[in-house]
Amino acid sequence: MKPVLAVHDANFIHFLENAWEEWKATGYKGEAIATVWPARRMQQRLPRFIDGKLGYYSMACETAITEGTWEAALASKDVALTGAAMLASGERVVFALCRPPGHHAAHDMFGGYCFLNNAAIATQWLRDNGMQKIAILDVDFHHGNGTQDIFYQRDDVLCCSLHGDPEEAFPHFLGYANEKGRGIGTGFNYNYPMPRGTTFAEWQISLRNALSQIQAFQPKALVVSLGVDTFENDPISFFKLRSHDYGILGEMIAGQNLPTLFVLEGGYDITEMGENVVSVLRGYEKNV
Ligand code: 5XA
Ligand code: ZN
Repeated sequence: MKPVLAVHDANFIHFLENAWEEWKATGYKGEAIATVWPARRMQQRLPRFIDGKLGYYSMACETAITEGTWEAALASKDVALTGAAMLASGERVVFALCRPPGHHAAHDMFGGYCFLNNAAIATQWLRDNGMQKIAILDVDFHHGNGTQDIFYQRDDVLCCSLHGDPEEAFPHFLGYANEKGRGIGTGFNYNYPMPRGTTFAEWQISLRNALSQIQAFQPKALVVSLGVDTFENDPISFFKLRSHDYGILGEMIAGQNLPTLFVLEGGYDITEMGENVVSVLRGYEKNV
């Protein structure tokens, strides 16, 4: 658990580990889902009862906790950590096929189908194992609010996220371009919100900008939060990337000449998702 506790709050982790048992003990049926949150002018304190705990520790209600959730989250972060270890022992590129995903999981919040932040855990592990500076590039359709939250006050991890404008897209309450980092972290967070209908040509402008920030940062490794819900047929998103574009994305990322860990995030057109992910990896390999 050490790498998990290096980025997540210990009480939050204790909650995740025990939430299902606590829910069952009440006699509630079905999955554990939050129904109340500490909204404006309410106290930000952790209540004793599971209903209150679910609201306190979640940032969205679509993410249920059920039998096996905790074990799945643990297994997923282990996949990311295995990838990080492979990178540290000299691999140029590793793909961590993580499920559940992670980039919405913040220091002490779950939601957006995420419980533990796989990319952040892997990044911190790389930091703790000798890599001085790491860049995170989040190309999922949704803003990586959890990753941003975890590294927001840090100058040793650069976070760049390309995503649907939170005015219109989940997670709605974070991901704006004016979020630049805090304290010594100021200038180490870049958000690229984009509007409905964004094409690859338009999206690439943001990507190029993010890649140039990464180059200037001179990291020792790159962690890519790879979501392919930017795809034109994705049922829950609104960008217009085509299958062919994913190969170019892979090539452009490879052009950074950095040890790279891809960590899987979202993607909901399940007929094309596999092909699109593989295209990114093939594109990358072409340019190594
Ligand atoms: O990257 N995040 C996702 O794909 C999940 C979005 C959840 C929307 N309710
Ligand atoms: Zn997503």
